[in-house]
Amino acid sequence: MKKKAFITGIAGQDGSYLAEHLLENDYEVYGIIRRNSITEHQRLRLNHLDNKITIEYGDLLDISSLENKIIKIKPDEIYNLAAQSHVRVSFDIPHFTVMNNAIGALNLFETVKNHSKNSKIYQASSSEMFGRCVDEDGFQREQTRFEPTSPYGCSKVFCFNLTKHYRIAYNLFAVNGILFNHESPRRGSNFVTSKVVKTAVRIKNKLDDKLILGNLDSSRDWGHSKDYVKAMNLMMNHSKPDDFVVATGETRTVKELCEYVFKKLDLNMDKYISQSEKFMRPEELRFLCGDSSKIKKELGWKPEYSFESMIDEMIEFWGKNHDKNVIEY
Ligand code: NAP
Ligand code: F7E
Repeated sequence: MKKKAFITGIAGQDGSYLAEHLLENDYEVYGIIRRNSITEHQRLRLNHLDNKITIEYGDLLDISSLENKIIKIKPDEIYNLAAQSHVRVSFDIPHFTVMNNAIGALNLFETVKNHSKNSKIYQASSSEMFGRCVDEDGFQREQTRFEPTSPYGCSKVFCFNLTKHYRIAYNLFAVNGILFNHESPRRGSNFVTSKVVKTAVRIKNKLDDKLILGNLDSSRDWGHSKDYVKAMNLMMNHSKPDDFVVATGETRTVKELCEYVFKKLDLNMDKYISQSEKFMRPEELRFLCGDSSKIKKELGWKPEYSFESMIDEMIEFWGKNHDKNVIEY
C-alpha cells in the first residue's frame, strides 16, 4: 500500500518541492491551502501537479478543518510547513505571526494526539531560533542555545518545544528539522535572495534602475529547498524521532550575495544598490552558519546544490520570468 503524506503549507516553496519529492517516492500526497481571494495565485507552485495530489481548503487556526481531514485521511506522515514565514513581516504583525505559527502547531499536535496517534509529524523548525547564539567554533548545531531575535523566531521556539513535549509525553513520532535558510526559483520575491536576483535581472533588462536593501552585513547559510525537503523525508523515515540541523556549513554576507549576482550579470553593483531603514529590522540576527554533521552521519543526507549552482538556477529562472505577472513554475 502507498504511504499517505499530509502537508500543511503545501502551496509554499518547500511544500511544493516536498510534494514532488514524495510523489517521486510513490506516496499519496494530500495538502491544505488557505482561502485566498485570487484563486489563481494560490496554487501557482502546484499547477503542474494537478490531478496528482489532493488539495482541500484548511487552516492551522481552524482545528475542525484539521480534524476532519486527518480523521478521514489517516496519514502516515504529516509535514507541518505552514507558517507566516517572513521574519521582517513578523515585526509588523507579531500577534498574527505568533498565533498562526504557535497556536496553529498546537492545534495540529492536539489533533494528532486525539485522533491519529500513529501519524508521524514533522515540525518546520528554523535556524532563526538560535538568534544571538553561536558556538565558540563559529557554528550553530543541535546543542546550541536558543535566543531568538524576532517574533517569528520566538514562535518557532514554542513549536520546537511543543514537538519535543508531544514526543515525550504522548509518545508521538514527532521530529524537528532545524533548517537554515534555503532558497530556489520558488522562493517568495520579498526574501533577500529572490529580491536581489529578480531586481538585478530587471536592471540588466532596463526595467529597473535601483535595488534598495536593508542590512548588507548580516551572514546567512544558504542552501537549496530541493535538497532540504529530502532531509525532511529522511528524518520521518529514521528508526526514531529526533531533531536535526540541516545546513550547508558555508556562510556569506548579503553584500557577498549581491557581489556574486551582479558580477554574473556583468553589472557594477555600486551604481544600483542603496539601503533604506524600511528593510532594516528592530533587532537583526547577524550570523548563521550551521553544522549538519549529525544528519550527514546518521541519515546519510548530502546536498546536491552549491551556493553558486543555486543562484545560477535562480538567475536563469528570473531571466525568463522577470516581466511576467503570472509565473509558470
Ligand atoms: P512559505 O513559502 O512562506 O510557505 C508557507 C506556507 O504556509 C504558505 O503556502 C502559506 O499559505 C501557508 N500557511 C501560512 N499560515 C497558514 C495557516 N494558518 N494554515 C494553512 N496554511 C498556512 O515558506 P517556506 O519557505 O516554504 O517554508 C516552509 C516552512 O519552513 C515554514 O514553516 C517556515 O517558517 C519554515 N522554515 C523555512 C526556512 C526557509 O529558509 N525557507 C528555514 C527554516 C524554516 P499562504 O500563501 O496562504 O500564506
Ligand atoms: O533575510 C537581510 C535581512 O528575509 C536574510 C526565512 O525563510 O530564513 C528566512 O529568514 C537577510 C537578513 O531571510 C533585505 O536583514 C537585507 O539578515 O531572506 P531573508 P531570513 O530573515 O534569514 C529563516 C531560517 C527562516 O526560518 C525564515 O522563515 O537579508 N536583508 N536587505 C534583507 N532581507 C529582505 N527580506 N529584504 C531586504 O531588502
